[in-house]
Amino acid sequence: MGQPEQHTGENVRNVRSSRDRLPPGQRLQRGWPVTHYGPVPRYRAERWEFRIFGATADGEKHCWTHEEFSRLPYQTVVADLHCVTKFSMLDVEWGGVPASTLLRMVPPAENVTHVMVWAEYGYSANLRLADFADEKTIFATHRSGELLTAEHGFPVRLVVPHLYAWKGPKWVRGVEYMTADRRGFWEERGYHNLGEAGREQRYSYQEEPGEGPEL
Ligand SMILES: Nc1nc2c(c(=O)[nH]1)N[C@H]1C(S)=C(S)[C@@H](COP(=O)(O)O)O[C@H]1N2
Ligand SMILES: [Mo]
Repeated sequence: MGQPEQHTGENVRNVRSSRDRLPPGQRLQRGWPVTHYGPVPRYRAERWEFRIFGATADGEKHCWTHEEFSRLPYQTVVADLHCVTKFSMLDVEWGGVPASTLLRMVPPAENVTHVMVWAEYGYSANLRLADFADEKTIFATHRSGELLTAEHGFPVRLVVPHLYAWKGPKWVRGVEYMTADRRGFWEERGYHNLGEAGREQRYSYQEEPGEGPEL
């Protein structure tokens, strides 16, 4: 006796503390919706490669096949996902290769300030090097220990937990090291150049001077 009530109280507290953790203007989402622009690309093993190019320290382009990429050191990160359309998921377990691991393997040239993360069909997202280098930024291949499904970005998607989720391309194919900022797909189309969820940086009209290249 008393047990069920205690559990109910516990759940109410959990929901409340989850709400308190949400960035401004966000609401909790149950389940895992699929959100993206355009069709789901078809994965073709023989054509797939992951490239790091642009201003690398050694001036070379670095490529991995899917098999090679799968053998890179695997780590997990528990993080939230915030869509700019206002839904959030909390405590998602992502598994894959942290961006910091790739930065160590392929150091950027000294004057690199930003990266462009490229996905299938030319989708792209620009990030400040510091956001990309954040310890929680991860190229995810798994969620909760299971391989990603095609619609959620198989074989690789980027997750940058503190930024709105459009900054995390699904179906990633490469990273371009850049010595100046340039807008990605949504950043050119009215979304904020930086996209920090905690600061509610949703739209480009909110940008302060210096927060993004001229539109
Ligand atoms: N390639 C690509 N990646 C993308 C998008 C997209 O349109 N194309 N949409 C982004 C947006 S707006 C969101 S909210 C998340 C959604 O991820 P999910 O479908 O796995 O929930 O993917 C992001 N990654
Ligand atoms: Mo989104």
